[in-house]
Amino acid sequence: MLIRCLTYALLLVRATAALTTDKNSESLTELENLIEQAGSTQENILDDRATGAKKRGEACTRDNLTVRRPWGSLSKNERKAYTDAVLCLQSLPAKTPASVAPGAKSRYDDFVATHILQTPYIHYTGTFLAWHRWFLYNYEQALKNECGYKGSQPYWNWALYANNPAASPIFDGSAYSMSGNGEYIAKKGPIILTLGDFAPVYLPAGTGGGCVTSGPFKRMKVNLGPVSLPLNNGSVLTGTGLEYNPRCLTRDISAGVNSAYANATSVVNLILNNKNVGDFQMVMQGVPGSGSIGVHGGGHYTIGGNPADDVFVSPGEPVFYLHHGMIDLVWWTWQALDYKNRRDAVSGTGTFLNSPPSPDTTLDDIIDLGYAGGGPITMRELMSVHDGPFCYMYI
Ligand SMILES: *[C@@H]1O[C@H](CO)[C@@H](O)[C@H](O)[C@H]1NC(C)=O
Ligand SMILES: *[C@@H]1O[C@H](CO)[C@@H](O)[C@H](O)[C@H]1NC(C)=O
Ligand SMILES: [Cu+2]
Repeated sequence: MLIRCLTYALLLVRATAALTTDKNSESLTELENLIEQAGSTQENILDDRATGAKKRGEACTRDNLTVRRPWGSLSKNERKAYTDAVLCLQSLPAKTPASVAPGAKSRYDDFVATHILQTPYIHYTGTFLAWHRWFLYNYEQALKNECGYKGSQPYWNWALYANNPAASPIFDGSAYSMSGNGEYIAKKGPIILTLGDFAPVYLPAGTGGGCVTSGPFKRMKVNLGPVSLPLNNGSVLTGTGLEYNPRCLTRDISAGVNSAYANATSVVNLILNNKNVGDFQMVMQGVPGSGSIGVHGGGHYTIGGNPADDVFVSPGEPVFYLHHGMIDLVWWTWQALDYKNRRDAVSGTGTFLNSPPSPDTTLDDIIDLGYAGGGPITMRELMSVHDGPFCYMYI
């Protein structure tokens, strides 16, 4: 019943959004249908196993799934409760010892430091999807258990605002947003992404570039980074990322990037046109040399700025977690289309584009988020969002 009401409320939100994104609206409807279908698939699976499940000690049932929702469908109070919890995490002391990351000052930084340290082993690898699922879940748990957050992790459906993300409820700068754009800096060049010998990708600059000055995170300090931050003059700012380097959060929100790489059609095509997980996760992250950065890069570089543009330090940007909610939703949706065969599908190795060469990722591989928390866990336990430690769905 609760889910029905939420779904209804969501349909209203979706209907409004569809009116404002005419060109995209057909694909948007298709995407929304796919999400709904994935939810039904999941509920049916849980219904089917309900009787036997209790005997086997599986606690997740249809009635106690946590429902993750898009930011725009949260009430003002719910949005405020979420950003308050994030600010709380930023005020709690770090668990990471100074000998590991001297710049990690808060519980929030524990997550950033873990991502910095593991970046070469969790992107363009066989662990990419599962690692980020576990990372996001433990962030959500920290918000709940350490900061009293009662809600669930919201997500950012990029397709809803592809033509004007800065005006979206996520970025509109109000007290109920995730803070607004950075201060406008004129005459910026594009961001130029290079990857080995592949042709560079040019990303149009956004309409900000400076410090964020509005909303809940206007006083936030980004403590860690940079490691590898591309600038609008073609150069790259580098560092270990682990030193204490407090500075403002900057953003450079780019409708050009959002509409080119993370529109409704790109999401639907990603889900429908890639039958094996290797292709699916590769297209999602951008096939090197193809000129595309995929929806994953699309979301990160739509936010832009420091640290969103820095692959290593990107969790230092609070919207990272809404973005990866959508990444996880897309995987969940893709899995539901052929759940039996896709649930445990893994492809890739343990190193970034298999460089240096490393063994194939398997379901027995261990994911360990270090001081962020959660403890070591096998890939196998991370493949389904209603098994292992998980019990959630998306609407
Ligand atoms: C879900 O509900 C069952 C009872 O129906 C309960 O035993 C179990 O602990 C609950 N699980 C969670 C994750 O809340
Ligand atoms: C939508 O994204 C795809 C790539 O994912 C791109 O080819 C297409 O041009 C984009 N559509 C618009 C209207 O920009
Ligand atoms: Cu990542």
